[in-house]
Amino acid sequence: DDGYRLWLKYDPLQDASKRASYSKSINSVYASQESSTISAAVEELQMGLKGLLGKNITLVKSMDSKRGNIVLKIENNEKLSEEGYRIFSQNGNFYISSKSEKGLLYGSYEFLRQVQTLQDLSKINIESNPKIKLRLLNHWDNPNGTIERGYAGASLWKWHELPYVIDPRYKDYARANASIGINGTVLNNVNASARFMTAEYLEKVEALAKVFRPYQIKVFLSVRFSAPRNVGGLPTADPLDPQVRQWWKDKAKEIYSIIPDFGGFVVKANSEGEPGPQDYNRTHVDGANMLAEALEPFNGIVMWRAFVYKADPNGDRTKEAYYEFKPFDGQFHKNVIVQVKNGPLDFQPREPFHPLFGAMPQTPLMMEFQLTQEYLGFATHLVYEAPMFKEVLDADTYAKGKGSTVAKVIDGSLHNYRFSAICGVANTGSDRNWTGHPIGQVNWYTLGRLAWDYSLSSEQIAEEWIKMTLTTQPKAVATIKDMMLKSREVMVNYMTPLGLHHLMGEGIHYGPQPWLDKSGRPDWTSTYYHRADTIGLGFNRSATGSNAVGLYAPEIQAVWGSEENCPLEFLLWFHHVRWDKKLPTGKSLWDELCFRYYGGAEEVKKMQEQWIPIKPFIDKEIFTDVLGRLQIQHREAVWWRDACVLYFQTFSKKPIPEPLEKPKTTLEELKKLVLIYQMR
Ligand code: BDP
Repeated sequence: DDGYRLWLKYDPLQDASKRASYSKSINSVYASQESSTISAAVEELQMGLKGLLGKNITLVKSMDSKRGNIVLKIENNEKLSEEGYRIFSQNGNFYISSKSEKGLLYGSYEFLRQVQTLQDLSKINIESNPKIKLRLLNHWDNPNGTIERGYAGASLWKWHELPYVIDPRYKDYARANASIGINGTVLNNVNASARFMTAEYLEKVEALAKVFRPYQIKVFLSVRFSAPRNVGGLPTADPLDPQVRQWWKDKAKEIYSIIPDFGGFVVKANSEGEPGPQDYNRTHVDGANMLAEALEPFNGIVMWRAFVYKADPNGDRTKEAYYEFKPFDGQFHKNVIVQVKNGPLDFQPREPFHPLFGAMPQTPLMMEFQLTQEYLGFATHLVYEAPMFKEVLDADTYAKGKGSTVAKVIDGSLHNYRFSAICGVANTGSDRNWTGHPIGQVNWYTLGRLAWDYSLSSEQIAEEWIKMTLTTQPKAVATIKDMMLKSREVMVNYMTPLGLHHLMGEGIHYGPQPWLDKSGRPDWTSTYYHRADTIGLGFNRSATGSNAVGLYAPEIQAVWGSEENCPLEFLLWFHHVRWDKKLPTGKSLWDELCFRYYGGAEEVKKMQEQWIPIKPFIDKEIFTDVLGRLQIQHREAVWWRDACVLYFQTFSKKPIPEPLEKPKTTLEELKKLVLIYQMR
């Protein structure tokens, strides 16, 4: 198994009695209406059930009197939203019903999931509505086929072949997304090339849109704010310049004439050197609203990113987006959503939730997660991201009192937003198995499942995915699930325990470089963040320090803002703590730090040991691949551990506590190693 089929594997069910009982109760599929989306749903049901049950499921023109029909039916149901569905059984038939073809598509995939995960269909009765309206992947793909922070090969989009050659993979991509409810895709990098605004590229984009359309996936583009200059020939991109405004209006019209259901724009402006309205002394509002007005006649939207940080050597990078955006609350045009990363820094293994969540009641905010493992060991480390995403979604902002979770901010319910949206920076690429690490697939799967229903538990999502993708053998399922569920915490422990952050190799963002003290900007170094000195470790963001904690609700300040009350996972994020400070675990900070680093690395070794007995129950190729990656991960967990412990020891001046074994290498050797990784 090369992993290409993802979770839509459709191999014959191993459980013979289940297979027989499903086979007996399913004979045919009947659709009360026709459309390209309904055809896609029918095709999937036929293909899936044929594989799973080994039986041809015929498409019938009227309901088969022999029963065993799967009936796809559009009907009114007040409890369902437009994309929602109901699945139930009645008189020996299965019904998938929805107000629209969209719900029929999603319901069909749910039906297949029920079979793939061996659920009892006899009394099936599911009613499901997506909690978030726009559920998107963001691809950081470039026109030349490379992917920014991509670790699974080249771009899926073969721009040089499009629109003439349509890789069959595009359809499989759409199927995978539809199966988890993803309904939009941003095709190109946020560090956007203006080429995407040319007629030549728009035609290519339409070719993809055409493949995705039956699967209800809209295309979006990242735009380069200076496009009117770059490809429009104008002398300026000033958002208040009438010619510039007209250029974008004409461009929007052109786009929609080619792609009538185009979704809209994503914009990274005045961030990390990208052009933006501030280049002309204008504001984020000026820039976003100009684009929003251009898209408005066509129902397009603007997702304006809040990932901004001005270079301010005396400040605190984690506060800057808040200061740049909060004052604009209520001023954005009605089809603008502000896209906010989960945390205030940048996709670290652990961050507190971004303080903008809950702070902009009059501006729809959307969530940006990163699926690709830029700071999580690329595609060689096993990390299941659901617990990390859920930690943020479940976090309480207290914006309107207790229970004002981040999830309720972004699903629009807390502040009655006009829109709700969530996106994940994709981890896909041209590798045969799509994500490099075979278990990386689950992070893509997770984004879709949580976007649809963030109340699903990490356990449930893991279990579904394992059964659909790897094995249904109960012991194997339990072991793999255990490995996955702890993997994120294990990684935090060997990379950045106790609230540490941004210790990774410069530029490449791989491997440890906690000693990095010079870079293009102070807030690109590691020392800016960990602030190790002879007294202690950590960034004082409490009221006596940068007071970043002051951006959160008073209820949160009372906890995170106090060194005594702060949970250990955020301790060094918010406090500079003495090396000998006794923590609630009974250990000093220094000892606790060492035990966490060693414990993390040790756990990876255990994960290897857990993986080995799985062998008889899963595909050989996948087994071997994961085993190899676990070996790399262990080596690198030790690398992280040794680098961080030896480096911080130069400040703490304390011995590595017994019974932990001293590193076999020296700090000097480790300093050289990361430089080798960074060589071109
Ligand atoms: C950072 C990445 C950089 C992205 C940036 C962003 O290192 O490549 O362009 O995020 O989100 O984490 O814009």
